Amino acid sequence: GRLESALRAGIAAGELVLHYQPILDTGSGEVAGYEALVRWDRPGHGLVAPADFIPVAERSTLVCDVGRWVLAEATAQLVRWTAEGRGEHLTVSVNLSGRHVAQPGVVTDVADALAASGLAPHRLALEITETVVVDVLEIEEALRALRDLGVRISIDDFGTGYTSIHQLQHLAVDTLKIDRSLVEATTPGVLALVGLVVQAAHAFDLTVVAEGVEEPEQLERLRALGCDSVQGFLFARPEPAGLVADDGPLEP
Ligand code: G
Ligand code: G
Ligand code: MN
Ligand code: NA
Repeated sequence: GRLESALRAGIAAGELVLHYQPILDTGSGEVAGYEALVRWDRPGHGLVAPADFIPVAERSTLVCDVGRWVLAEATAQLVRWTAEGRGEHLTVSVNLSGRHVAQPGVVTDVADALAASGLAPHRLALEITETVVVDVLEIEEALRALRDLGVRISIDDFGTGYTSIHQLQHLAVDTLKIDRSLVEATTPGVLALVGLVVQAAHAFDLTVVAEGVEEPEQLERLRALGCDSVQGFLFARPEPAGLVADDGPLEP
C-alpha cells in the first residue's frame, strides 16, 4: 500500500524518531530506566503515532526494519547518556513486534545493536505484548534465545491477554508490565487482582512495572501493593531525548 511505501522510504530518509518515558523505582523515586517509543516525523503530516503506522508495518517484514532502527537508536542513546554521566544502572526498554520476535533473525538483530552501540546486554529490556507471548510457540523459544544474550524480557500490557499466573513460571521473562486498564481500576475485585499479580510475579522472581500511572492515589495504591516500578504521565510524558530529565521527579 501507499502508507507502507511511504514508511519504507521514510525509514531510509531518517524520519523515525524516539521519545523516551522514564520508569521509576517505586521505593526510592529514582529513575531506573526509559521506555523508547517510536514516532514517525512524516513530512506534511507531523508526528505520526505508532498506532497509525506499526499495524501497517506489521503486515510485512517492514516491522523488522522499524525494530532494527529502534534497537540501534535506543541502545546508542543510552550509551550517549552514560557518556554524559547518567548512571550505569539505567536501562532502556524497546517494544518489539511479535512478528519481529517470531523471525529467526531477531536474535542477530538484537546482538548487532548491542555490538554496534557497545551497550551491556543487561541494560537493554525487550517489551513484548502479552497476547503475542501466549499465542505463538516460536515466541517462547525466541525469548529463551534472546535472554541467553543477557538482555531482559518484559511482558507488556499484562492483564489484557489471557496469560494465567501459572504460565509465568514457564516463560523466560524478567518483568511484567501491568496494563494501564488495571492501574486505572478502582473496583475492589480488580485491586485485589493487581495485588495477586504482584505477589505471584515476585514468587516467580519477576519484577513488576505499573504503566499509565496518572494519579497520586494510584501511586499510593501500587506502592502499598508492592509494585516495584511505575511509569506514567504523573511523572513524565514520553519526550525527545534532549528533553528527558536525568533525575527522578517522584518524591520517595
Ligand atoms: O507512545 P504511544 O502511546 O503512542 O504507543 C502506542 C503503542 O505503540 C504502544 O502499544 C506501544 O507498545 C507501541 N509502540 C511504541 N513504540 C514502538 C516500537 O518501537 N515498536 C513497536 N513494535 N511498537 C511500538
Ligand atoms: O503498549 P505500551 O505500554 O508500549 O504503550 C505505552 C503507551 O502509553 C505510550 O504510547 C505512552 O505514550 C502511553 N502512556 C504512557 N503513560 C501514560 C499515562 O500515564 N496515561 C496514558 N493515558 N497513556 C500513557
Ligand atoms: Mn511498552
Ligand atoms: Na503497555
